[in-house]
Formats: sequence, C-alpha cells, structure tokens
Amino acid sequence: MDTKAYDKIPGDANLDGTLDISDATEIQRHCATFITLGKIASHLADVNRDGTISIEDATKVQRILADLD
Ligand SMILES: [Ca+2]
Ligand SMILES: [Ca+2]
Repeated sequence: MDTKAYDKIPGDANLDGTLDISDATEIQRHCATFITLGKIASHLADVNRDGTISIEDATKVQRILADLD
C-alpha cells in the first residue's frame, strides 16, 4: 500500500490534489451508487471519520469549502 496516498487532502474524493465542489459531488455520486470510490478515495471521502461514506461527508466538504468548519 502506498502510505503517501494517505497524506492527501481529507475530502479529496476524486484524488486530484485539491478540495473543491467536485469532491462533494463525487461523494454524493458514491452515496447514490452511481460510482464506487476506491480504497484511498473512500478513506479521504470519510471526512467526519465515522467509518462510512454518507451524505454527511459531502455536506462536510461543502462546509469546509464555505469556511464554516
Ligand atoms: Ca479533489
Ligand atoms: Ca463519514
């Protein structure tokens, strides 16, 4: 396993190195089962660290982007 991957940005679900609205969309797409995130993406997508990827994580990303958290 590439442990460096785990140094990536929390919430960076599409693994492009930046956190933006497309990551929230990616998490929403995963929740809606349109896509399935890979292992590293899943790790990063669980922003609130509750062990599951849910709409709460997408909301958390949006809050981070809006500087609310
Ligand atoms: Ca991203
Ligand atoms: Ca979560």
